[in-house]
Amino acid sequence: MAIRDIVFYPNKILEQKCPPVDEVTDEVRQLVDDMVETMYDAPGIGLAAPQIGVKQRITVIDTSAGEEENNLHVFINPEIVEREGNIRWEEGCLSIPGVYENVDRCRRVVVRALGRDGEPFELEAHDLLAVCIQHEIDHLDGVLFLDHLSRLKRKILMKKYKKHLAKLKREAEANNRDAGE
Ligand code: GNR
Ligand code: NI
Repeated sequence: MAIRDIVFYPNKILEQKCPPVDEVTDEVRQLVDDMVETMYDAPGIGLAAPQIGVKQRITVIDTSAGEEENNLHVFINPEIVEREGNIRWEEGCLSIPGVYENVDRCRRVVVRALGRDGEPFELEAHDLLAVCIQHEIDHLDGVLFLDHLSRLKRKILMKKYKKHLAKLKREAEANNRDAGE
């Protein structure tokens, strides 16, 4: 297992549609395990393969992250087969650090996917888990939560994001200096 680097906006891979996984091989399982480790390390409650630079329809989710209870879900080639209701949730994204905004989604979804074992399953999800599933499947289609906002909101958030990135860069440089590089 390995922690992989997370790809940041505006990397092109985050705008591309990922093709489905042909077969759940040992290689795919290894990738899944790296994604799980990377998600917990970040920490995040979800991670999609393109966020570590891999163009495949794979996502992992654990909305209990931080709490005792482990509730890990692995979705390979996920598809939403039912959606119902509305919910507004403040979303963030590991690929757009420092940016948070309310997004309107469906409150309840039923998702069909293959598990880590390659077996198909269906899962009914509500509230945060449903929100996260929609956020992650968006990633597999090259869509970011910013794409659900008005142009004005997006513009304001982009300004904030640029400042946040510049700050992260300054901090990284200061750390490198302290490390004697
Ligand atoms: O860690 C994450 N938190 C989050 C909060 C609200 C709605 C969606 C998310 S997903 C995000 C991790 C991430 O960027 N996944 O793609
Ligand atoms: Ni995200």
